[in-house]
Amino acid sequence: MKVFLVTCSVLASASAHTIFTQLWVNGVAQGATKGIRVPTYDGPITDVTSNDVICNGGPNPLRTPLPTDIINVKAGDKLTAEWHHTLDSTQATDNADPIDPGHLGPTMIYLAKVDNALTATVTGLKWFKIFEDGMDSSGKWGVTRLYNNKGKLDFTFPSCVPSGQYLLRAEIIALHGAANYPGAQLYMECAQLNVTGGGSTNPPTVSFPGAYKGTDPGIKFQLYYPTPTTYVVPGPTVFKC
Ligand SMILES: *[C@@H]1O[C@H](CO)[C@@H](O)[C@H](O)[C@H]1NC(C)=O
Ligand SMILES: [Cu+2]
Repeated sequence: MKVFLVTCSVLASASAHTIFTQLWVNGVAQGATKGIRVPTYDGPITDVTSNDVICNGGPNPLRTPLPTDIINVKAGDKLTAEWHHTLDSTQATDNADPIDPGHLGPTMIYLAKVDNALTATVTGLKWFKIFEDGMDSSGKWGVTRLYNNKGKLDFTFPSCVPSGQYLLRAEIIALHGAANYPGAQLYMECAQLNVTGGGSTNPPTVSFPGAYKGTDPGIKFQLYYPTPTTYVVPGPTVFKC
């Protein structure tokens, strides 16, 4: 029975992927795909050592030209990342929108300071994590909370980091195939931010690729049996001001 369920879930999910398509600032939608480097296909990245794990690309070519708009944010603003199954799906017509509910795993948000968010190349950036939601003590996942909230994830832009331009990397990891590496499905897109009103704290940073390894317990993970009781979200600890 277990084997059947697992197989079925994987088959049913084969193309039920997801894309971060819109950012909200203090409850105001910024426009679908505005300021977000979206891919043309909603598939996952599975090689955590590849440059495609930074801001997508590779098997999911980014839409070109890159967006020419930037999203204005004040440090301390409440932001909301919104995901959808594809660039134009809605929950009304697609029960795998924003994501197949069987794609269980964590949600995460990272930032990297850049000189110019419109033109920044993504290799060599220094990233810090500002949000994560893994598995809670009742066994419920970040993805389930995201699904129940219609693809929307709320978090706060840190008030103490410097003003200037940033790339914001929003990520979901689906663990249904993660028992072996490569298998975890990483979904990520980067938004272009212009931040004012910041402070002077420079958080510790990590690199992508590099922040994750195929052997990390949050990347190589058995989702189904035995039923997991804990989950360690991969990457650095969440930075707090
Ligand atoms: C970023 O915000 C500042 C302050 O509002 C503004 O002067 C500047 O033009 C903005 N930069 C871009 C690229 O929009
Ligand atoms: Cu998928």
